[in-house]
Order: sequence, then C-alpha cells, then structure tokens
Amino acid sequence: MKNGAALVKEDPTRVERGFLVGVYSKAEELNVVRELLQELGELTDTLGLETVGSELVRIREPNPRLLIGKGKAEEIARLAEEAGADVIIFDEFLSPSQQRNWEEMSNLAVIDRQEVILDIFASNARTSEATLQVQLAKANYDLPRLKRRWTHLHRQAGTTGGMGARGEGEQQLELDSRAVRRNIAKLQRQLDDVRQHREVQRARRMRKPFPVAAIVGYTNAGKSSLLNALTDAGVLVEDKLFATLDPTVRRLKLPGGQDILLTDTVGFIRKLPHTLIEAFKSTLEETVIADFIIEVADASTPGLDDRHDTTMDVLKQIGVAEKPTLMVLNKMDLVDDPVEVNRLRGRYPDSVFVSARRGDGLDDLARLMAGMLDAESREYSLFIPHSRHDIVSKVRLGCSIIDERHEADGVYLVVMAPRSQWSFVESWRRTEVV
Ligand SMILES: Nc1nc2c(ncn2[C@@H]2O[C@H](COP(=O)(O)OP(=O)(O)OP(=O)(O)O)[C@@H](O)[C@H]2O)c(=O)[nH]1
Ligand SMILES: [Mg+2]
Repeated sequence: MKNGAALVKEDPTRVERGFLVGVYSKAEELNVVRELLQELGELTDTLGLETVGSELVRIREPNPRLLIGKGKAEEIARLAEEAGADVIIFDEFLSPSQQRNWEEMSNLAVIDRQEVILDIFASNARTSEATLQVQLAKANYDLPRLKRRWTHLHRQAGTTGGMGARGEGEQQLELDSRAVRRNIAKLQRQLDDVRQHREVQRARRMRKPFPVAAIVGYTNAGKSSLLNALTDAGVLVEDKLFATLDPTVRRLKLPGGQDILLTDTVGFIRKLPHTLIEAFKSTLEETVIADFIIEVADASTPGLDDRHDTTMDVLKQIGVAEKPTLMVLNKMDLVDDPVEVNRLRGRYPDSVFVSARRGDGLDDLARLMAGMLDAESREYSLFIPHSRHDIVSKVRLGCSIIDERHEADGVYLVVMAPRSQWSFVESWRRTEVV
C-alpha cells in the first residue's frame, strides 16, 4: 500500500525507503549541495528511513509548479519508483502547492528537509516544554498544507475525487483548518504556562552569583560531550542528530577560582525551519542571558565552514550575534593531517582546539573562558558590612577579587565583575571614596 505523507508525520515507520533529491543552480555550489544531501541522508537515517537512491538536479530557475522542470521531475519520479522508494525527500524547501503537485504526479509521499527535521524533533522531545514547542512548530508547518493531508486521507478512504468529492473536501478543509488554528492557540497557552514555570527557575538561577556561558553549535558537533568532559554532567551524548532539545545547566570552576554556569542546548542545522526557531526561542534564551557564548564546531567535517556560517546566522536571528564568542574546534582527535591543522589555525585563529573524547585542550579552554569573563568585566569598589557575610561569599563566587580589606565596619573589596553580576554588585557599590 502506498502511504500518504500524512502517515509519515504520524508514524514515520510507515514509509521506509526514501529517494533523496538535491537542487542547485550554479556549478560552484555542487560540493556544498552534495554535502547537504549526505546530511539529509543522516537526517532521514535518524528517522529510520533507508536511502534507496538520490539525485542532484541543476536548475536554471525554480519552477513554480514542481520546483524543477516537468521532464526532469517525471524522470525522478520514475527513478524513485524503480528504486522501490515510498517517499521522495527534497533537500530544498517545497511550497505547499509544489508538494501537492509532486504527490499527485508521482503517486508517492513527498516531503522536504524541514518536515524531516520537524519529525526528528518530535521523536526526540522528552520534556513537556520541548514537546509543546515541537507540536506548535508542526502545527504551523501543517496549516498551509492541510489540503495535501486531506488528499491522502481521502485517497485512502478509496474515494475517487471528482466535483462532488471536492466540494466535500473543501468543507472538510475549512473544518480542519479551524481545528488546527484552535490547536495552535491551545498549544500556545500551554506553552505560556510551562514557560512561566521556567522563568521562575531561571530567575532563581539568576540570583545565584554565577556568570553564565552558553554552549551553542551545529547538531552533533559535540556540545553535550564537551559539557560532560568539563563537568561530569552526564548529559545524553549520541551519534544522532538533535539528541539534545532541552537546556542542561552545569557549574564549572575556572582556573582563577571563579565559578561559571555552562548551558548546553539544542543544536542548529542548515535550513532549520523558521517555525522551529520561533518555537524554541525561549530555550534559546539561555543564550541571550549568557555572559558569553561558546561555539562548538566539529573540526573533522568538510562542512565545517558552512556549518559555522549557519551557527552565526541562527545567533543573528535570535539577536545575540554581538555577544563575545569563544570558538571551540572539537573532535581534533580525528584531524591528523598537519596541513589541515594548519588550515584550521589560519581560518579560525582565535579558536581553541580540543577533543572532548580524549580530554585534549580542556585546560586551555578553561583558561580562555576565564579570560573571556575578565575581558567582559568591569571594576567595582564595594563595601559590605560584617553582618552580610553571605554577600561576601557570593561576590567571591561570581567575581574575581583584586583587593580585599577587612576594617572595623566591614569588608572593602575591589572586584572585576562579569556582566551577569553587574546588577547584583551595583547595590553594594561604595559611594564615597576613602
Ligand atoms: N572522535 C570524537 N568524537 C566526538 C568528540 N566529541 C563528541 N564526539 C561524538 O560526536 C557525537 C555527537 O556528540 P554530542 O555530544 O551528542 O553532540 P551534540 O553537539 O550535543 O549534538 P546534539 O545534541 O544532537 O545537537 C557522539 O557520537 C560523540 O561521541 C570528540 O572529541 N572526538
Ligand atoms: Mg547534545
């Protein structure tokens, strides 16, 4: 039986064999497009789909009906059929109508990279916040595509279409779209509730006197591995795309004695659906409140430069591109060609080379982190009465101490305070100069 794409969403195991299609227009894009198609294969593999064939298609300009020209499209449909595929998967974004046209023409389920990513997120979501965020993103993706889903349900029901059926379908579509809109509103409300709870947690954390660094980067770069290597965090590490969807926070003591909170969060990918970025904005807010950002990149992949650009793009979209960033080139244990090491040095001169797996370079990284905090710090002169010794301990944890004098009335401190501590130390600032 031919499964409809509706079933791909509800039960990815119902389609099993994918035929991948990549599209490009300029010859010089070929390498990147090839790498993207391989990545698409890893994505569909994560969903449990076997790749039975693939095709790269060069087009002069996008065809509004099928993205690629009709002749080539029919050829691909035939190739997919011959390869035994039950779903054609485009690396390129397909508009709802292009998708519908393809499904009609090929008689196979047809999906795009965005839908694959959404499905992976859906199957990896564990907490209620992640689940709600994914459901919301999916609902927004589905809304303009209801017609297609209807077509499939319709075909399965064994009806043949025709004028009468279409009228019935339009009515159904109206009902469906109202139901989806209601669902979107409901999800949004539930998400607001969950978020409020998280806000409380975050506020509690913010009261702790620790600076924060957010670990970001492309999916599978080794962000969770790095957090584990640095802090024994025990975060799930998997050779799987989007293993982490929820932020984990761990504490680390830096060489200067300062404590810092490290947050690990959802990875990025090229062509990340905008609805997902929107939905995960609150998760990504961990990045917004951070003192600085640690970008982890997989040094061993040929796609490194491109992935780095993608990471920067996403940071821009969530409004933190200006934040100081420390770049970490991970998986250096896999890079043994000295010429390549040299190239990386030249291309990313300010980065630190590490291997989370072997533990190489972690001391350097910790030193650089301490340096980042210092560079981002301001000098404050504080006075804290003896009755508030708890405040002195807090200051000691969150700031580096330059000078400390114990007098009869209290403690006089000169400290370097990282950005996240400014509002806290401000209230203990010495007003008159002695
Ligand atoms: N060879 C090698 N492999 C590593 C290293 N660090 C991580 N890995 C592997 O890379 C894969 C992904 O690691 P994760 O830590 O889950 O990556 P992540 O960036 O958290 O991935 P997502 O949460 O999916 O975005 C795992 O198979 C790790 O074992 C490293 O330094 N060297
Ligand atoms: Mg992870």
